[in-house]
Amino acid sequence: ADVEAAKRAAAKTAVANHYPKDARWVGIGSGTTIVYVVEAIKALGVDTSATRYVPTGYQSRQLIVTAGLTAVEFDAVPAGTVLDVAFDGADEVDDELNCIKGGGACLFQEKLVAMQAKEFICVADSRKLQSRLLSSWKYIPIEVAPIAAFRVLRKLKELGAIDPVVRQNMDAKEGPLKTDQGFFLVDAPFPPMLTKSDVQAGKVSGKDSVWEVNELSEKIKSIAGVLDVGIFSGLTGPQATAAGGVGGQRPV
Ligand code: DER
Repeated sequence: ADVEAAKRAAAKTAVANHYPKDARWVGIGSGTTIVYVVEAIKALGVDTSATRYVPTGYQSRQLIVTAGLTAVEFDAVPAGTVLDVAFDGADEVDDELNCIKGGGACLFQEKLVAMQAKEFICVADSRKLQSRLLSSWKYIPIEVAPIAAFRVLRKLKELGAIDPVVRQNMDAKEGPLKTDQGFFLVDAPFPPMLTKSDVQAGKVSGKDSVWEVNELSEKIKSIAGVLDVGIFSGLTGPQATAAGGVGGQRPV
């Protein structure tokens, strides 16, 4: 119960501090913490009739609609529209606000929406905060084209992944889980990743399969067949610099 209370408290703080009262476009993430974000938005009591909420997957869209808010799919958002803000959860957050995301299999649309927002607000209770990513959460979720999955597994092992697997459905006889894009998810365990300040302090990225966050993210992203990687770091959304900070990310 205290975990749920912590999620609710983080969500209330995030909305109180970062939901613009005149918001017109708001990104809504996936998972369980985001449920409390929508609850907190409703509790603000502001007029949301002119506000459009952009989901990051089926569960996110159902959450918006069930809350009586107006959902507009990412591909229906008018070209060039910059979202006022995007809220989402994370599986783990490090000292430099890098995030592991994808535990809920929605990482691709979550990244699309986050990148389209002035400010990306990561809502995470204290369990998620670690000095380095993969300290507590053990793997990087990666969305891959089904036909390329086994080749991607081999390439990930070359980068030092430890027994990466294709994520199966809960009922394994149904085979691999399919994302909203019809892709597979590969879950790739790696040793804890270095932060930029670790590297500045002289720690060597890539040695013994210990990578700096951005470097590993880019290497994985460059493997043919990878659609996207569940590492959110240094998001440079359209107006992120205007929001100040790296990608405007704020853990709360
Ligand atoms: O899949 C994701 O990235 C989700 O945001 C996520 O895993 C966070 O979920 P939680 O709020 O239920 O912990």
